[in-house]
Amino acid sequence: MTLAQSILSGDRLALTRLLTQVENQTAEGRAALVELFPHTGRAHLIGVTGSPGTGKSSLVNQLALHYRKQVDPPKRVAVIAVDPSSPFTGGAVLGDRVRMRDLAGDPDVFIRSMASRGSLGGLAQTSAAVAQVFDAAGYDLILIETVGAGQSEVEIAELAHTTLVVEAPGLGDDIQAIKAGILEIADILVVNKADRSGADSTERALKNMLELAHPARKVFRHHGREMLVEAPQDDQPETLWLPPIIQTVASQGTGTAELAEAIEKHAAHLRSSGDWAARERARLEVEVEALLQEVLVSRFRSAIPEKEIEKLLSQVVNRQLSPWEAVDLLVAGRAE
Ligand SMILES: Nc1nc2c(ncn2[C@@H]2O[C@H](COP(=O)(O)OP(=O)(O)OP(=O)(O)O)[C@@H](O)[C@H]2O)c(=O)[nH]1
Ligand SMILES: [Mg+2]
Repeated sequence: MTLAQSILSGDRLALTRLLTQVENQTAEGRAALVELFPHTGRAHLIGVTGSPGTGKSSLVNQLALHYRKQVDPPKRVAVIAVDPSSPFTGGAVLGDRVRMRDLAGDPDVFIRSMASRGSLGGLAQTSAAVAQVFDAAGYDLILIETVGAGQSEVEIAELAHTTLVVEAPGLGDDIQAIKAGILEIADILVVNKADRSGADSTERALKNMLELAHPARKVFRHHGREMLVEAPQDDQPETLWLPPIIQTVASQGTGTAELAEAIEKHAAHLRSSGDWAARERARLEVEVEALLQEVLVSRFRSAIPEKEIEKLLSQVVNRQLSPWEAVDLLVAGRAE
């Protein structure tokens, strides 16, 4: 039996092994990914992002519990914790311990922490591959936790069908804490730590920002390109999704059911509006483009002696050539 076949038959050890192969980008991992790909496309990918320490791991933990214990039939849940090395709480290490206690021994929950190494782009690519493995292995929901702010969230959000942006009261005070780009990728806004004072004013601030954002069009972003989709008129309001704001107390589980309901509604909205297919397409397009670049660059570079590149580079450093001229020479194959 191949590794991929073992995974399709539900072998958990094989799954663990393949995840390592995929993270290390081995040939065996790649072959298995190819074999598994036709079995993907069923899972609901949910990105969970937000500032450090807002309670993302706790929330993911509560959602996993909800899908295991409160839903009939229970759903199979995979968690990918990307860049768990948050300086704030020690990140997913702590979260993992919490999760392990609550979900220990449940074979239908799989938690994978991914070390952050290599470029952010590489991380997004590896996360995509890991998500594909879980998808093929039959996990219904794949929760992807990312920490930090900026490009990495956007890239991971491009992976997800539904993106949750988690805020907490009192972190850098409301509006400042919410980067415009982050708000743009949110399908659902979560105000966690609602047991603390200031949750209502955080919610109000978010609401104001959402209303300021022009509701007359939707923006699909990927790889820096923006595709504007004209907003529907009033006769078809179901095609426009306005991100709901949900208050939660992840340390106690309060609000988890409401959050799960919002996630469900978003999935239904994506399917009825055609956005599900559009996101799938955009996601796979990004993946194909990234692979194409990777393959072309590495093929190109392997055909040029290292010495030649070194020489050009020193000329650039000495300001004899501009980076553009150096690249032109390399591409023309006339570097001397
Ligand atoms: N009071 C309160 N504390 C919470 C709540 N949710 C999480 N916490 C606490 O906040 C701290 C951070 O929680 P995590 O779930 O690790 O947060 P995180 O966003 O995953 O953190 P990083 O991954 O480090 O960015 C922990 O001490 C949690 O116990 C909440 O709803 N209320
Ligand atoms: Mg965390």
